[in-house]
Amino acid sequence: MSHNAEPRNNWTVQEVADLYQRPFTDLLFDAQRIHRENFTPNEIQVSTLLSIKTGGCPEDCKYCPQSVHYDAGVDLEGLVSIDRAVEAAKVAKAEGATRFCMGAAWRSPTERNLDKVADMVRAVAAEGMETCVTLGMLNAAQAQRLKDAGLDYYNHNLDTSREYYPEIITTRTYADRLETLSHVRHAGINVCCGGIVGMGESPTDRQGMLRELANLPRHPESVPINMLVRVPGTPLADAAPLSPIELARTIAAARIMMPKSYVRLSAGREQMTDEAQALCFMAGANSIFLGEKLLTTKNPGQNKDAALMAELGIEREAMAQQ
Ligand code: SAM
Ligand code: DTB
Ligand code: SF4
Repeated sequence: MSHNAEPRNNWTVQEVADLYQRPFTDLLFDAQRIHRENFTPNEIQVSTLLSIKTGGCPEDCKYCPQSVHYDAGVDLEGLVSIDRAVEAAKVAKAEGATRFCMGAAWRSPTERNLDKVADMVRAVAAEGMETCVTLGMLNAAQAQRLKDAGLDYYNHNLDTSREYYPEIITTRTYADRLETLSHVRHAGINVCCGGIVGMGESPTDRQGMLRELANLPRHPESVPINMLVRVPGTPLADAAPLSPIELARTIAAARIMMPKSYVRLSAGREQMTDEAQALCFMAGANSIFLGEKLLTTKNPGQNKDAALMAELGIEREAMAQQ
């Protein structure tokens, strides 16, 4: 099987299954080769997250501590001030992040809140950071307003396969997700879109998710692969842990199927060993979240990550190749 061609968006179910099921070292070897053809090896993109509106979300995503449907003990917080976002962006920049990602626990933003977020995006961009927001569903006009504010990336995940999705979320559909992604794409904003593994899905579901991502009209520029953070109080609190080998397979297949996209080893690093993370970098992951916190859960933090990066000889990318 040759994977040298230009990015494709016509992956068949069988092709993805064949790829995903290859002997592990063959899969990783090819992923690493393709990674080196498209990126500088041993360099990762670094983003930092800030929760700009926390908890109280009307959606019922079974993995999420911020849903009103479950009690995960998250402290509710309204939309943060622009000053607070700018302060956090300054800290992130000083720690070596190049992108500042702001997440809100909304089903979709109201017009008033969207205006406030647009101002926040302008203020963070003025600090010399790339900007990303994730606010739930958007219509075409809202996507355009964010573009006009100078937004660089919009994060909106497909989360899992089309088939498994209704087991995880019932308050919105896969089609809703795809529609927002299309609005973001058409507004000319870079797309950040990935999913979560370790939610009790089958390998076929992980393959299906990768196929949906790779068969979008254009590959997302950024593909976050989150390992489920099992938060007590959520329905997935006791999900069976996924083997890091399966996570590495998912990342390697993402790298091969979307050769020019940044693949982010996203949530779940705090619960992973250094070896598991190293395997994921070997598989082609080239982006992480840096900082003590993701949105509501813990992340390794600057010191731990600096030590791991030094041990692995991985450097931070100065500013993403556009
Ligand atoms: N409310 C918006 C939405 O869902 O689009 C934006 C914020 S939401 C928290 C962003 C993403 O975080 C989700 O799509 C999901 O992929 C990820 N996420 C949430 N809880 C998680 C968990 N416990 N473990 C791993 N990823 C999680
Ligand atoms: C993404 O794919 N992962 C980030 C970001 N996009 C917004 C969020 C991870 C959240 C993990 C659970 C929490 O900290 O609340
Ligand atoms: Fe709300 Fe997003 Fe959490 Fe779903 S993932 S409950 S939409 S904050």
